Amino acid sequence: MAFRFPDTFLWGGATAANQIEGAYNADGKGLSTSDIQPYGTFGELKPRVEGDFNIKDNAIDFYHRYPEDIALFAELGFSCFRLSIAWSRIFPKGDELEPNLQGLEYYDKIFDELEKHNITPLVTLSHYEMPLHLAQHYQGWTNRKLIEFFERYASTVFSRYGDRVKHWLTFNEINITLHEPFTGAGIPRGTDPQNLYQGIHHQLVASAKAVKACHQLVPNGKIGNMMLGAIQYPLTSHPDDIFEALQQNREWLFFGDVQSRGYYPSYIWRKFKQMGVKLDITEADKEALTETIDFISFSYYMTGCVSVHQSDMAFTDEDILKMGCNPYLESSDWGWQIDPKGLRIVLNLLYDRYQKPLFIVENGLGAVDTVNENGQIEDDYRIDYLNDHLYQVGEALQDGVEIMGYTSWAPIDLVSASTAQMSKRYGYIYVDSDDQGQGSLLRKRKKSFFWYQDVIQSKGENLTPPTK
Ligand code: BGP
Repeated sequence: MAFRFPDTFLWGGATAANQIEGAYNADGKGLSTSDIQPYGTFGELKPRVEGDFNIKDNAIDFYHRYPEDIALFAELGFSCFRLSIAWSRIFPKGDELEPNLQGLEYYDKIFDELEKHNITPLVTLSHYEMPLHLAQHYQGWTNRKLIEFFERYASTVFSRYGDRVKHWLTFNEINITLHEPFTGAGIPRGTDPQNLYQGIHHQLVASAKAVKACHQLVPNGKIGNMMLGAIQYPLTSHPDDIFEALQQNREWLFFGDVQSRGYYPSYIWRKFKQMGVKLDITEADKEALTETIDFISFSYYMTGCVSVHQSDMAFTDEDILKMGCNPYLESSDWGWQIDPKGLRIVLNLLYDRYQKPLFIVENGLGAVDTVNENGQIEDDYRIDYLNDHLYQVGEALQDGVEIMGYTSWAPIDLVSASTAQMSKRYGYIYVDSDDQGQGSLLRKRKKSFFWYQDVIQSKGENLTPPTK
């Protein structure tokens, strides 16, 4: 593309603690909500029984292999690496007054290693997990006490790592709680809208308090939110469908509206009334919410269609969100509708709406990779996917959208969040492990590794116009 991404643009990859680290009970770590989800975020919850298999117990053993992995990221040319801190390593039960020092020391080593390679960390405070104790004994985020626990955890890590970590995110895909409350908020599935939105309210207040603490404790720190940015298009030009799409997009934009503007948007009150939700929102909560994020971040994988005439529609059979099928789009092997242009649309929409810098913190293709007879992984499908999406990022930059960076999901194969599979691979780096956790865990560069290295080096100049 005859365009170079700005020199300040952060290039990298994104991960989450429970999908890479393993070492689920090492060095004083407590159990997290993820530790009882052996089948993935949408699978059955399973109390831990000694000897039962959970692929995340070892995952890809980043816990011990981080020096090698970070060296590979450096070789890729990363200027940024997104990772999350497992809250239950720092506060094993979540409600302690003092942190677990061994947990703190572990992330010291990670941030030192990143610093050694000049890689900027982008750290998520809570990525699809929280101490299990908080879910079991406090009913998760439905309980107001969690605000205080989270504030303590956030302040602890800001004070400890603020010298080395300047970029932070509060809750990963905060809107996931609407679709999977246990994963997002430790709230039992099937919870009524009253408890669900009360829990979400507590998370929003906690997020704003973390923003404040970050501003106080991290010199030159920047903190953003994180939304699952799956935009819905109207299936037809019927005004009813247009309005339906507007309403459905407000379901996720609601989170950004509160976190970016500092107050609840007007449209939500009618919805609350229709759902019978009476929010307990105090004056102190309202005051806390006014501390707003510095930037907007989001994940982008797919788009969907909506229509008020449901009989006109087919739905994708993917596992996270049931999206209406778009006749113009193809889907990944896992049923996620691939829509590079949609990324440009979302970037423009978010920038128009918030006028804050944006950060694309997840985007990528989950696919089955095979090692050929020469021992190579020729993942051209992944290169095409990423090329087409990054091309649209370049277009959005030229549209005038302020974009801080792009961290693809994921630079290295890891355990899938939704299905707990290893065979759903995203990486530039192959990891030898299967869905049963069998394999040497050896790392191997795929074809996409060298392609992404070139993209970063050429600052996007080698991206080619999308073929679709
Ligand atoms: C996002 C999550 C990630 C990640 C990604 C891919 O929703 O934030 O944790 O896993 O989706 O999803 P999956 O792993 O299910 O393919």
